[in-house]
Amino acid sequence: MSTAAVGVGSHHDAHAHGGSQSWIKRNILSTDHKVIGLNYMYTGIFFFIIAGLFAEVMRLNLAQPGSKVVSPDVYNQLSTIHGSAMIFLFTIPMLVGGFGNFLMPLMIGAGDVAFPKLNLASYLFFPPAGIILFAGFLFGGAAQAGWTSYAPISTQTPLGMTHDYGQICWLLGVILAGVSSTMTAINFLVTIINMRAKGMSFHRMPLFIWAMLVTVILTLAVTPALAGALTLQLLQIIFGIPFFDWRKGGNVLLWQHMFWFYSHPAVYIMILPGMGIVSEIIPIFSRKPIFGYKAIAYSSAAIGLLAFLVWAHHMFTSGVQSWLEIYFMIATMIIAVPTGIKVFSWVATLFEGNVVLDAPLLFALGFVSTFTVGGITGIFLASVPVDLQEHGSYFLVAHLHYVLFGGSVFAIFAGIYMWWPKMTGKMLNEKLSKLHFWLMFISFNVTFMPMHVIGLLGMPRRVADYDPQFGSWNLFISFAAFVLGASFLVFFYNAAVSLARGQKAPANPWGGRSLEWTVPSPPGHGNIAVEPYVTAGPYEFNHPAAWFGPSESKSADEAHHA
Ligand code: HEM
Ligand SMILES: [Cu+2]
Repeated sequence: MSTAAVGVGSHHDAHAHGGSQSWIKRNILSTDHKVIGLNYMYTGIFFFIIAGLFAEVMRLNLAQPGSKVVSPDVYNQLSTIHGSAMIFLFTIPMLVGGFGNFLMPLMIGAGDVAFPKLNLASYLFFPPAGIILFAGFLFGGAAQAGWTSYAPISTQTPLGMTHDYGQICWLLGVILAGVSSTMTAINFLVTIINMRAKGMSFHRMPLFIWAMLVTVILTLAVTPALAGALTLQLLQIIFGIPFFDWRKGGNVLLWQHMFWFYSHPAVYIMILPGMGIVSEIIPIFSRKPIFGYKAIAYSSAAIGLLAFLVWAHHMFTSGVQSWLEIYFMIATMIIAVPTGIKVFSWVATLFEGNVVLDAPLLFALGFVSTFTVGGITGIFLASVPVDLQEHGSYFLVAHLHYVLFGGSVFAIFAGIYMWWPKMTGKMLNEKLSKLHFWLMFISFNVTFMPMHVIGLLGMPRRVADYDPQFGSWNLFISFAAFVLGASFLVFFYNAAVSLARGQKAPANPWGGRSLEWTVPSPPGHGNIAVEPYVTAGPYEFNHPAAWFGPSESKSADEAHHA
């Protein structure tokens, strides 16, 4: 695949060749993977802010028993849209559409993705998906059935209405988000398989690329199940076809099976790219080759395979046959093995390394520690008797935020701090970055750790009001949640100052070894001046000699591998 060999100017020089193009053409309708990646990020962070504000309103309502900041109906709408937006409009598009788009072609030494126009189309589906999901608030109230949208709650019509328009908006929004991520997945799969630089065998791919490869295969395999489920529910709500109505011969559990056949793998769609980000950061900031490259790469593949086989662990309380429960319980516990292999490899990489505690590593360590807590409570919940007891309690809210926030969101910010210089050409203020980390890390744990306790004490999840005995716990949690929300202000301030008058970023501020660090910050249009030729793996710090370069300089090392 030929890579466009345009000069390595800055982002703005790059657009000089299209100087006559309008602002919209350059910044919104561009087919450059870097512009598209950044647009995914801006859009994702916009939805993150709204969904985060919804969470703060919920916490305000929960601060005291009996408070009426919002009605129970509105509480349900806020929590449904908070969860759905965090998953479908922030975490997945941010990691795959955002980081995947910006980094993947650069890391494999390609000029762009395989199908740049398809890539733009994928992005253009994303903002409307979000707008439609939120539009429910304008049509008599947004969806209220939780982000899992279980029938029969989701298929009921609110009193006095012909249809549940909020639920219809939810379904249409999620369908559009699914179309968008399916197109991206096809594009990335072709790009990773066909467009890697010469010499970059599978075993020389950066671990982020391995993670992305497994992620897009998962996406392609399971999103059709979700699309099917969503379409059936839409047909039931609009035309009354009783797919999930047991009174008319439907099957109410069918929704749960189809939904979780997608949504359990989606948990890995949200965590594998994060693990990839962390696998890039830890060796660079330990000044050591990664420990267990193949172990990490293959454990991503193992997680990808096992992810298909455990979905009904979400349905223990719904009445699954007991012999199936035993199977799903054991299979779920087995997934902890490849995950543990990764955690072990990261810790072994840090061990006796020259550890530099800059912001990217801090956030990566935040990821490893909090994700491990979430993983451990996940093993508790995999056990059928424990799940029967805790599934409906705040213990589950604690678990899922440790995985999704402590896991994915910490990894997203690790990635932002790591590649901000590459993406913007500017450095961030390191002191403010560290301040953001400590504020976020401490207030995250203070917010969500006590939720384990109130869950075990019996506070149910998905409630707008609760027994007064939990009052002081909830006041404490709400207070911490406001600090957590405020911690992001430090980031936005830091980002604004950096963009306005930040120090100029060099091509390789951290001493990275993968190909994106060989091009200027930000990279020019077409990415690379010379087609790279890869002669070693990406983490070989023992080989200080450059392992990439013009394709003529095929090294002796490469002759052996070829
Ligand atoms: C400031 C940060 C956050 C706070 C204070 C917060 C708070 C909450 C609250 C109060 C609920 C409702 C719990 C209930 O009524 O049972 C909730 C639900 C949920 N949150 Fe968050 N959240 C935050 C960030 C996140 C993030 C970053 C994600 C994902 C990336 C996320 C995903 C979810 C999901 C999926 C649910 C639905 C849980 C269910 O199925 O019952 N949240 N959150
Ligand atoms: Cu699951």
